[in-house]
Amino acid sequence: MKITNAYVNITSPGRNFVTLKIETDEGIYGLGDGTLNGRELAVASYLTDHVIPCIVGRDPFQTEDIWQYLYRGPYWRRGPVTMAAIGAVDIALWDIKGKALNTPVYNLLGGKSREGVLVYAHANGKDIDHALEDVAKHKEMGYKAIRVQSGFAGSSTYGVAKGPGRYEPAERGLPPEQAWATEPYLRHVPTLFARVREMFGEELHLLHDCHHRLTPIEAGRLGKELEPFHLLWMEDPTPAELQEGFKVIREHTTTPIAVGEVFNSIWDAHDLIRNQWIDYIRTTLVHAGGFTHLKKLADFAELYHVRTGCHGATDLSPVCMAAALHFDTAVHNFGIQEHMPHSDETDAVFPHHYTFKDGQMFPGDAPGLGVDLDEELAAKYPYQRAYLPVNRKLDGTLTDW
Ligand code: GCO
Ligand code: MG
Repeated sequence: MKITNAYVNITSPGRNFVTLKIETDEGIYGLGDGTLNGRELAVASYLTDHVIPCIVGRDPFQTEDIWQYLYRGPYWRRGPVTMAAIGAVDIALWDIKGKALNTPVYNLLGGKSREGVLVYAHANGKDIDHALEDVAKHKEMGYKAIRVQSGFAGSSTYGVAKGPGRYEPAERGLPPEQAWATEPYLRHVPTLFARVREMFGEELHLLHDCHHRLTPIEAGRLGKELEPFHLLWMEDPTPAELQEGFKVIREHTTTPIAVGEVFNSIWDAHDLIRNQWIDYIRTTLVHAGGFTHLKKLADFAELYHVRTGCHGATDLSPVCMAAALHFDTAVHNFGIQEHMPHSDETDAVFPHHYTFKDGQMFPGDAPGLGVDLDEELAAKYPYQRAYLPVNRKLDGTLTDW
C-alpha cells in the first residue's frame, strides 16, 4: 500500500479544527487531528509545506519509521506545532491500518483492557450555588466523575462560562485580557469543594483544574486544604517547565496531581514520572505525536504507577476524541478521560461511532477510528481567527492563563 495524496482541511463549526486526510492507492483514507488552539494555521502550514511532500509514496503501515523520519529527520525536534503535525500524520496512519485490516484501532494497540472508558465532565458556575446546580445536572446525565470550577469575588478565574452556554475558552478576534488574583482563589476553592461534598456525598469523583496559576508552595497549600474532600486530582497546579517544582507540591500534600495537557513529548514528563511527583499524565494524542509516541509515554508511566488522563477539551476535534477512546480502551494504566462534548455543528461535520452511557464512553467497533469528515459541510464554516485569553495580575503584570 502507498500514500498517494494528503491534504489539510480547516473548518470552524463554532471553533477551529485542523484535520489531515491521507489517501492511499487502495482507496482507503485516514484522518488525523492537527488542531492547536490559537495556532491552527501554523500546524496547517507545517503539514502542507513541509510534511506532506515527504510522506507521499511511503507505506502507511510503517508508522514507526514514518514517525522517526518526521521527528528525527528535520533535525529540529519537539515543540507543539511540530508534534501536532506529527500527531496528525500518525493518527491518520493508524486509522488507515485499522481500515485496511478491518478492525478497530484498539485491537492494534493491545486489544480491549476494559469495556468502557470512565470520563469526567465539566461543571461550572458564576458562583458556588450555580456550580452546585451544574454538578447536579451532570450527575443526572450519568457522569460519575465531575470537574468543578466556580467564579468568586475579587478575580476572574479559569473554567467558568460567560453566559448560559457551555464554557469555551478561545474567543474570536484578538486575545482578550483577564485579571487574576491568587489569594481569593486559594481561599475560595476549599469552600467550593466542602459544599460539593456536603451536597453530593463521597461517591462522586471530583476534579479541579488550577490551570497553571499557582507557585509550587501555593499549590502545596491548596492540595493540603483539599485533602478532606478526596479529589481524584488537582490539575496543572503550577507551570511544568520546572519539573522539580512538583517535588515541592508532593512534599506537602497527598491530593493526587495531574499534569501534561500542554506537553508534547515524553521528555516533558520524564522527571515528573520517574520521581513519582505526579499521579496522572494528561498528554493527548494530537499534541504529542499520535499513538506511536503516546503509547511509549503511557508504558513508561505504567512503571511508576502513573495513570493516563488524556486531555479532551473541545479544542481537540472529534478525530482526536475517537483516537483517545481507542487508546484509553487499550492501555493498561488508563485512569480517566476528559469529556467536553462538542457542539451539534461540530458533531455533524465529524460523524462518529463513539458513544456515551452511564458515565463511560465507548469507541465503537467500526474499522479504524470510526470517525469521518463531511467536507462539504465543513466548507460552510471557514476558518475564523481566535485566541485563548491572556492573564494579568491586578497590578498589570502578565501571568499564566
Ligand atoms: C482542560 C483545559 C482546557 C484548555 C484548553 C486550551 O480542559 O483541562 O485546561 O480547556 O484550557 O484546551 O486550549
Ligand atoms: Mg486543564
